[in-house]
Amino acid sequence: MKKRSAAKPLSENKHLLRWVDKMVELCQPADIHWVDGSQAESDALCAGMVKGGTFIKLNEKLWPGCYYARSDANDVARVEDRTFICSLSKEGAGPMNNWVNPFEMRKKLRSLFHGCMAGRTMYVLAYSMGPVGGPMSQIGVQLTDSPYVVVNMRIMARIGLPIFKEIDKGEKRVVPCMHTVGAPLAKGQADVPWPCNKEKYIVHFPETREIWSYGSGYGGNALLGKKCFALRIASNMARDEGWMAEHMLILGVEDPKGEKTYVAAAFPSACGKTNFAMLIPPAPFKKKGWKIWTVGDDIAWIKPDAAGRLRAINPEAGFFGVAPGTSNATNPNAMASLARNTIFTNVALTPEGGVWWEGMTETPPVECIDWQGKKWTPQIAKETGAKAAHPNSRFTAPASQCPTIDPDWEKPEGVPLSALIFGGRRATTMPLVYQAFNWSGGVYAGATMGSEMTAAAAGAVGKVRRDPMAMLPFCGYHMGDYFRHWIVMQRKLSETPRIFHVNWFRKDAAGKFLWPGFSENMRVLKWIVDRARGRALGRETPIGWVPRYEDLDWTGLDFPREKFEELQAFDRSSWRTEVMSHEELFLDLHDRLPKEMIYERELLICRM
Ligand code: SAT
Ligand code: MN
Repeated sequence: MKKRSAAKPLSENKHLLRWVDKMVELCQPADIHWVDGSQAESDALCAGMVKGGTFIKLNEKLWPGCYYARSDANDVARVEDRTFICSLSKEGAGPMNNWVNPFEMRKKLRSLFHGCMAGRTMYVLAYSMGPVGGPMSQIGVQLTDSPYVVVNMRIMARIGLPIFKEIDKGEKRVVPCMHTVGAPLAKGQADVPWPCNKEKYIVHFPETREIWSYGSGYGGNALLGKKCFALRIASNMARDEGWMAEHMLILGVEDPKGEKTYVAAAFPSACGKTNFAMLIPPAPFKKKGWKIWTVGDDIAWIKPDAAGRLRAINPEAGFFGVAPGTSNATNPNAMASLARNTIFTNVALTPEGGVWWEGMTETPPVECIDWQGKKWTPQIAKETGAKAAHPNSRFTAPASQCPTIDPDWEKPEGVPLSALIFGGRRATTMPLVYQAFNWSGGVYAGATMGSEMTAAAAGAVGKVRRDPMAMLPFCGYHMGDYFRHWIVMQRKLSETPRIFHVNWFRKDAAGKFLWPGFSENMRVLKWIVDRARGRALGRETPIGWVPRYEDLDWTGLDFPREKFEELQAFDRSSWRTEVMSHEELFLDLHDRLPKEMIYERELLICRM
């Protein structure tokens, strides 16, 4: 075992040095590496992983600077049933979170982490969520034994020397993040390409702002700046400090006059946040001068400024996007973002040393190696149903490479928000779009949001579950208190953003999608922006304001009025069922549910 003095620390902060010493003693790594964040360091780590079999370097001509990884089949998505919010009281975590007494959990973690890094290097990874030194930014230090995590975090966050400098100023609280794949190596024991442990623990201590992650090397389980910090821990900070940490994309809509309107939108994992954030307007809109600018695709930190306007930053620096379905037809901006300097995990590998996934091209490659390392051909797929890429396979790509990245995306004080959008994947009931009557009605719409489950989390794909504000797996405290925080936030505002609900996924009786989606979503977005700016009309319905057929710009799309009416239909009997299931959610939260939510439900029932 090495003490940290054996490696050159990149920080002089005594608290940090002492903590690293303590954790080295606990985890007993063979080596310690303070991550400076340089290109040279990243290149060396990647070369090491190529040698060890974790990475395959892709064809430099086709995919410059890109690497390919295949995870263990037991480590492919977030593990929500192994995710814990260990607040001091069980009530603090609320009924939607797994809770274990923090003293018990600490005991368990101490035993799990004891010697967990034997034979491996401990990386000391300092990172900033948000632009370095920005007033809304936050700092974490992740100790990890996974070089895969280090090079992914280098894309997803700002890391290394500049962050250690920030830490040395001693002005900001640092969130300590412990991470191990949970696969210590005995002397002489050979490593595997994707070390992990069958047993997994993703643990948060909200009061002490700590994260402990054991057993997984994949995505949100292991890149601790993302869901663990920027949502679960940050939601606690935000409640205490009067801001919001939300599972939202941020985009700017530029109108023909060159005026920009920013909106943030919450959809559950794998429901098209990345596609929406990078939307390309249909040709006639483009011609008129409409343009979409991307600020973020997954997380928004939102805070009122001195003038009482909500401003948002994207705390991340990269996209950890779902690969399947991403193509030049569905999202050319994502394709351009991932064309170089990108890490691909669990997609398929082509014979030319490139990558492929379902939906990337119309014609699949003649042959490739699937995400489990097996030969895959279209014929095999037909016979066995085998997927070339795992449904939750991902690309890790720098946000700066996105052609539509907003010039203000790294503005430390954030961009002003005029509208908030909620949405899920719903085959029935939910119209294409409606606008809530006011803020508390909007909070109700977000709170009662439902969505069919996707492959982003282990679980029953396709089943509708209530996913309030798309935060069900990410809210780090009691959901009832979270709704209250939403209600309270509005009181500080001089200008209240309008709140909308969208559903791109409604189906007809034959099970076919009614709405073409993708670029065409621009038509809905234009109505939203026009409503937020007070320049569009609508019609009042029991659930809120909806556009009439003539309120949307249909230029260049042949979409008959009857189909639009079907898409927007308010069906009383399915809304009855819907409202009953709201009640079920509210029963779970009853002791902390804000009165506003109960009144909103009553009003909705009266209007129906
Ligand atoms: O694996 S992640 O949690 O980062 C992706 C997601 O579920 O949104
Ligand atoms: Mn997400």
